Amino acid sequence: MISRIDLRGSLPGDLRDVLPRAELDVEAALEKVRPICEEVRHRGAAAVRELTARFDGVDIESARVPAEAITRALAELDPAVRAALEESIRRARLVHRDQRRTDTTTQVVPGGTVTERWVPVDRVGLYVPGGRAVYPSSVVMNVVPAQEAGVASLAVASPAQKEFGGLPHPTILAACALLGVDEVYAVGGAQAVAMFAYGTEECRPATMVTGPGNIWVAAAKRLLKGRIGIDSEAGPTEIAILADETADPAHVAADLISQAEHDVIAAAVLVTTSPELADAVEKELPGQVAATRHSERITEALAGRQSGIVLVSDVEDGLKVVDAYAAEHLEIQTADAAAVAARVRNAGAIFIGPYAPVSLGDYMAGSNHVLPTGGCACHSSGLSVQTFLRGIHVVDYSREALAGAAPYVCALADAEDLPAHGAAVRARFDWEVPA
Ligand code: HSO
Ligand code: ZN
Repeated sequence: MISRIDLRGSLPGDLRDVLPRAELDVEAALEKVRPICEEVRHRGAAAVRELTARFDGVDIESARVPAEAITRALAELDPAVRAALEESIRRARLVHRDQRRTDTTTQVVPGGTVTERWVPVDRVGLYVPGGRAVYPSSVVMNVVPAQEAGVASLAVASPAQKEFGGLPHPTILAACALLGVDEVYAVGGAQAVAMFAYGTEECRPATMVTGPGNIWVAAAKRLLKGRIGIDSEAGPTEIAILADETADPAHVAADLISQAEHDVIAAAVLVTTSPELADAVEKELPGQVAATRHSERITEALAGRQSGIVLVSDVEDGLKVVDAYAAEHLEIQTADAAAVAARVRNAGAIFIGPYAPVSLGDYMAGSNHVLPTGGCACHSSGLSVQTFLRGIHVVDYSREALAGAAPYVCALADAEDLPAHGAAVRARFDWEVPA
């Protein structure tokens, strides 16, 4: 059901290829997506309507979801789901509010300061998938950091659903209502990203587009990046668990299964010092998988080459393996888990000990669940307030402070053969400015 890799004894020199990732060819999708984006760019709302008819099989009069539909979705939302979403929002706000940045001013020399001023982007377009995966929790995870960053204008796009009369999924609309987002569009795929990037008669252009999506959405984001800011491209979900003999095999198995549930190409990896734990988890898996609703999908994910159980000699080697893998989610289920976790360098999010399963982080920990996948955790972070901020350097120098810097500016300008740079400084002091 799940492969086993034995790295006891010695670790291979290059650990990155021990566990390969599933292939996702976004490049190949770029050429298909380009004409779609061009159509939206040149023909605006009419193109969006036509593309929605073509790809989603729904005729929409207008892409904008009427306010009554959003209000109705909230009124009809299951009260238990509403309470859970409200609590999720409350916890996420607590964490993300604390991520807000204060401006810093550094006095470089007397009379010369540099301030880093944090300014939110003006307008964010958030894409919310609407196919098999309908995740109101992801609406929370994208909207809360943007709002806490102070983004003034926020719009959501999610595919028009035939079975809901051409509107996005009602739970998505209800989540928008709870978050105070009233600008929602029934548009999906690459055309939604293009609508946000170029703007249409119905939708003002956005400065940034975030949110997960299928390969077409990822390709459109890659294509339009630069014109718009984007978050990192979301790949299939991953869980890695670093565990020793103190871990409970039933919990380890349940956690691996929980993320394998997302996708047939989701990755579930156990790195352990204990062959007994490896055996016990392997024994646990079939029963737990058989008992759960999406057992087919999970079976395929666990059997995939992107999943596996890795045996290591000690926690030291285990840390090397998980650092090389740089998982989206990393659970530490060892003795002294907090101390081991403190030594991890590469992970999107770390979950410490027996009572912090990844599903807690998916919905209710307060942390963000939009995290770097595919090994990107070695250079990128998950979604946060910082994603939606720009730090502007504000330079304020007096005449005396500039005079003190002038000889140095001139020396470096000459060294770079850019004499006009030096001249711009000298011009302020009636020094000779070369022609
Ligand atoms: N584990 C997913 C997020 C999610 N889980 C949404 C449930 N709903 C990617 O981090
Ligand atoms: Zn999940």
